[in-house]
Amino acid sequence: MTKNRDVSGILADVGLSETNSGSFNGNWVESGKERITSFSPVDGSRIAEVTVTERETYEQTVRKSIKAFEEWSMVPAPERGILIREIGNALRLNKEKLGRLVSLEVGKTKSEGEGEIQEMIDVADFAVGLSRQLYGLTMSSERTNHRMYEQWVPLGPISVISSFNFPCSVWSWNSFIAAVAGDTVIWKPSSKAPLTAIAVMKVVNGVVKRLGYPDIFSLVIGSGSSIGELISSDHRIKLVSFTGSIPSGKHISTVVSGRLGKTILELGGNNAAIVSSKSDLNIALKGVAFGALATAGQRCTSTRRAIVDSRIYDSFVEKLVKAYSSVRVGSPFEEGVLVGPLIDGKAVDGFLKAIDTAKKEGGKLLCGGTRLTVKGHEKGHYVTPAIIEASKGMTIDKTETFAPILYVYRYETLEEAMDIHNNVPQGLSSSIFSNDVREVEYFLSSRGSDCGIANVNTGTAGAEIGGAFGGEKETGGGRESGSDSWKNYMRRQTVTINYGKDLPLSQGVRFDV
Ligand code: UN1
Repeated sequence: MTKNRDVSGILADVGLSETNSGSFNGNWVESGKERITSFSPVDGSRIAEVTVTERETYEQTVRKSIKAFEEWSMVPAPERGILIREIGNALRLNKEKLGRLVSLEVGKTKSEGEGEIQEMIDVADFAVGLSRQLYGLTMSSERTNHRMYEQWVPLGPISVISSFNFPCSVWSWNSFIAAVAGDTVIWKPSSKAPLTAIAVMKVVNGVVKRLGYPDIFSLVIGSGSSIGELISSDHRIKLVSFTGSIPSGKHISTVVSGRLGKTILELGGNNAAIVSSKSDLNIALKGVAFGALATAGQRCTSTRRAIVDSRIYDSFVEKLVKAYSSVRVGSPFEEGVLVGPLIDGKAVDGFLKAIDTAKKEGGKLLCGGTRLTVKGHEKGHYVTPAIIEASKGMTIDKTETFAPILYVYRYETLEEAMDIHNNVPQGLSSSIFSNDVREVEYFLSSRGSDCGIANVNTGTAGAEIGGAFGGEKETGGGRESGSDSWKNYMRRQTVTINYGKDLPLSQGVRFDV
């Protein structure tokens, strides 16, 4: 499969074997008989098996997570940060090995596979600093000899349900921040990428054990309809952070809010780049190509639409089509490949179906749009990335197809571009390529982008961890990772202290007994 390493070598490097337990709650538990197989999208081969978490083990895991929380939440936050610092260092040492597993299990290129681990390291660094900055406000009390302030208190056990496309970094965005906030975390990774989760947990929990802290990170594996449902309906889990599809997110949101629990939802995107004639076209070209093609179009932040100024439309689109023809699609283990496989056969079918629908709706296929057989990897799930000229009244471009399909649109005025841009149900990421300050400021005004992320002269994909990550509308409204997202993982408590010798009441109310 790879030039220098076979599958068993990649597994052995990260401590995995043929069959692996998918349940960690202080120990690796052999939960039950049911197993899932992890297949590599690179060549369709079976990588290894994982035992699924049974209900009884789930129960034990939640109980242990509550116990760990009781201890962990009492550890001073800066000391909690020290554990995360050591975890970040362990990830640094294992970056290449874990990155290779990511490439094997979900098909990312070497650079993107390692980038996934780098994202974890970055958020670990961020969380360490944060552990000394969980600030609350103080306010002046209207009452004499009273002090008022707010403090942030750990929430409790929380759960992270992650998706295959960022099989471990999104977990760390949530978990490292939650850990310095004093929470414990139960992780349910995607059933399509369980091995990466297990390998990461081995590294992370090796550090937790070595430093003698309670087992704050646990793992359960199983389908959304079994384990996912148990998590969503479990009142002991204070927050469910979910990354995945809009329909699943709507369901989870309904179940969790039905018990008045909290959610962070990071659902579908349908991200667009506006390319103005006043932009640096080389930057725009690279930004759009990276956004549309990286991770084979399987990022929530992937560029799915390019809205191009009519003055440069023909030449820009022509250059883009040319760039697509030079991009190598194939095994992520091969040098020079920029686009790997889709995750599975179902994703390829979804891609082909969307292309078909787009054509039926009047879209003009400018390149790609077919299944691709890669020599030596005939059972892998490859496609040729597509560019489609959108037609008026099209509907397929309003939905997120998790594959490399880029719809292109022509605009005359920026107002028209903005209308096209915002006319989708999703609102995650957006970008404008322009050097005209008026255009840029319009894009950033309240009449402009309606997304959670708005970029200027850089594409829709590839956000840094330091900003709050998430989006509006059907993307779900959640924010994870940087900025003040940490507040999601704590509860705010308003404190009033009377240090006087009588009891004045607020609003001047009198109550003399
Ligand atoms: C996702 O696709 O769920 O901004 C996350 C990016 C990555 C994260 C994407 N840093 O493209």
